[in-house]
Amino acid sequence: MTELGRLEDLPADYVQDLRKLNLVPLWPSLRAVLPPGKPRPNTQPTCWSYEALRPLLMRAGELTPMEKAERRVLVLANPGHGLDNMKASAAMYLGMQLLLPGEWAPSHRHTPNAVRMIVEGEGAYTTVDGEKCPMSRGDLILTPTGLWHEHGHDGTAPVVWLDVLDLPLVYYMETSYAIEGQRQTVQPGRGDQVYARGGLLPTPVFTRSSKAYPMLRYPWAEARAALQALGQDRPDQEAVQITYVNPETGGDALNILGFYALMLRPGQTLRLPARSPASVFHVIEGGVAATIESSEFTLAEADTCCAPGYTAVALRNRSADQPAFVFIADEAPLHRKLGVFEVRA
Ligand code: GTQ
Repeated sequence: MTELGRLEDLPADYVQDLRKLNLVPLWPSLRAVLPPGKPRPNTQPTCWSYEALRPLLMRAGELTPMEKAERRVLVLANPGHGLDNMKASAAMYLGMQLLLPGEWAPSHRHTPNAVRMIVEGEGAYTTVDGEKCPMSRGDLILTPTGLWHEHGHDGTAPVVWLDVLDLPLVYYMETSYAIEGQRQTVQPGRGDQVYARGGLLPTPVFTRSSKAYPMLRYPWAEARAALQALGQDRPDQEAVQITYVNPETGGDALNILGFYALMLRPGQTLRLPARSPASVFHVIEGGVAATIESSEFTLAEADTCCAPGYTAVALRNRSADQPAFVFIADEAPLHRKLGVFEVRA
């Protein structure tokens, strides 16, 4: 690969003349924007311990009342992107949100898509597009782009969930904004009830739902049972994994980020090939060792880590007699739609 001319090789007055006309030479930056062979991600393998962050989140509950926070969230920021940029990866934002008993996070809607993975506590709920979705540990709740959502809590102990948003991408596109709204009226209709059985779709008056997002809550009890059934049905199969999909179309649950649940058999090590999208791994149950490039993370329940794209990842169940369950978020739907998705063998 030939060395290209540097900016310093050019006469300073020439560079100044260019800049006055809003012009820049490409060749000094060409190798940076088109690196040879593979991208140079800013995303660093990073791990966030729930045990370490939990007291700080609870402290936020004492320091900042809901009225002053609107959403009481500690952002899981990747140092490779600069902490203040609030990115886990190029397209993914992660946050741990705390709602205390009796609190209310008011209704709003925004262009970024969000999901919540419930980490701790009972009695909270989020109302999305008029559907009241109860929150229990391991449940996945969607708040797709443009849909009203608000969070409430009728229980007696703190509730914490992991927010995953495509905010960095939507912000980068200069399309990120929110609108504040009124408290929603809960409407009849529960997607988690009527789509609870695979292969069977509700068909009122001979037509199927035309809602873009017919299912908003994916209960953990169902996802866990599906993983156990899959593991038992196919003992020969290495990866026991399910994808959260739109039950009407079979496509990804949301347009930009993908969501999956994985069961690691007792003692299993699963090697995931290097793929273009960055990934996030969050332990729902059990203990996992994650090897990402030269980083080795020991993850306990509720811990979260992220891996850059173009990187092989190995996940090992640290228990010899219990399965481990991992929630995964990635940028695969985005990469597929843009035609940049790759798997490197
Ligand atoms: O719960 O609506 O972590 O609007 C960031 C932005 C959560 C939310 C976040 C949000 C929310």
